[in-house]
Amino acid sequence: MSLLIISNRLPFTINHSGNEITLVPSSGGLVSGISSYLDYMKHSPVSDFEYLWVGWPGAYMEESLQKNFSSQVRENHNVIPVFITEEEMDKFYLGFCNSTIWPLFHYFPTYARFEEEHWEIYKKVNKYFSDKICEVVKEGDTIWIHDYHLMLLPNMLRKRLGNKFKIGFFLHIVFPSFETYRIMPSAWRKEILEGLLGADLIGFHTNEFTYSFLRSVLRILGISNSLGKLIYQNRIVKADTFPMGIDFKKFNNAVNNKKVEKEREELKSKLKDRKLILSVDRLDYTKGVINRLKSFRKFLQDNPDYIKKVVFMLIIVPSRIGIDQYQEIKNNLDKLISNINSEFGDLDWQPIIYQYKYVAFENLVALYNLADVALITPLRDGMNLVAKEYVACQKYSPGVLILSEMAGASNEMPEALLINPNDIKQTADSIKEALEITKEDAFLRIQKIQDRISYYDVLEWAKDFLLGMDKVKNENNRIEVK
Ligand code: GDG
Repeated sequence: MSLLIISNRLPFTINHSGNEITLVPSSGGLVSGISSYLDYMKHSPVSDFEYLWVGWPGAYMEESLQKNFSSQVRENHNVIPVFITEEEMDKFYLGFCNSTIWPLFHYFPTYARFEEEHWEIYKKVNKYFSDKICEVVKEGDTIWIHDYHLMLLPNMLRKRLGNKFKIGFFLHIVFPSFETYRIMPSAWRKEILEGLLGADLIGFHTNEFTYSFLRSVLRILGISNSLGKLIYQNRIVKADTFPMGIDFKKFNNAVNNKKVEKEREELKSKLKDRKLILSVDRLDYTKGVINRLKSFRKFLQDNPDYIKKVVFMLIIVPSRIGIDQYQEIKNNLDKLISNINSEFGDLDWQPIIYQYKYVAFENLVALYNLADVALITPLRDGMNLVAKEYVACQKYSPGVLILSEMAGASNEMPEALLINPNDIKQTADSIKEALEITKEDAFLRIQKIQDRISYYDVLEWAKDFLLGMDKVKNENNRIEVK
């Protein structure tokens, strides 16, 4: 019996240079969370734990090379690559996934494009995944599908594999309200819901998302539920809430790692007693970076005493280059940062240090640990793992988390300074409040959040979800026996 993890991306990306192929680890919350769970299971006393990870390897490979590569990576890394051509990937990933679903689900309907051709490719790529899974799945395996790229897959598999298999689906992003979801063309919105209902268990980060999903199922498919359970095609299907956690111990322990300590001391001496405000995001219009910068500017305007006494370190990781809105946000960001730096800065002080690149894990932990304030202000976010990672790295002299109420994570963090990211003044005032909070207050706030997120970490999250799948399956078995 194996666990099959299915996600758009594999935990590594193929890198071709000349004739040589190397594998570069992929980044992001989903990959690091699932990898932590798999590492834990591999080293746990459950000695017969087996898994396979099915996903796109990040690049296309000539057909003649695919077979050999696939058997090598299956043998060495337990992964099964699904090859998708560049042209298909353009229409699937940049097209339907990130120019239709992503903006619509994050309440940017005006950014959403509804192209029939992209929808057709979305169906085609989901079918590629279903073909690949059917080739490798064995009786008794558990299939756990992840995220918005593969919402048709649960039902495709259910139709082909029948009711013997446990199928779970977890959505890592927001599920929007019915009024927003219904904006999508009628056939697509119906087919996506039916696609998801092929799973035994459908998981969301927050109760609001679970509720929104169930509401859309009722309004579009006419199926009602009782406490999240409903009957679809003679099976019980459950929708429930599983707020994803982080590998708390990994982050918390890393603070005392020698490399991290060295990095922190270097950073500290460069700061010259200035307070550090930090933010870390993928480049995305949903992350609210423009409003965040406007809030920082307002903070400096309202509090000139802080000039030269703070530094705002803004780390943006490049993402989804090739979509118009991402290029536009990058241009706007560059302009605004340079305006603020030239308005307030001088030869020996720049208020904003901007890094448009991926930062190594040790550097990230050093920054988290050192930052006096984390400023995390998405306009919408399914969860936001950065907020949890910052809290996990607070030791000895904790900092303060300013967090958007629009991030799923805010439900588990009422002790953070919660702000509405559209309220520039409130956010600016919160920066001042965070910088002036007493050490005792900061300590108590962080401690309460740490208690919560160290208990329900990514391992607990995965175990909870998998147990939830078992429960639904058992209920279905009882019905079949009757
Ligand atoms: C989606 C949902 C949901 C980022 N920059 C660097 C770096 N990262 C790592 C962080 C964190 C992950 O990437 C980002 O996760 P988030 O949750 O913040 O955001 P999304 O990428 O949008 O993820 C989100 C998540 O899925 C999980 O369900 O929370 O709502 O949108 O782990 O640490 N890591 C390193 N250097 C960087 O520069 N090492």
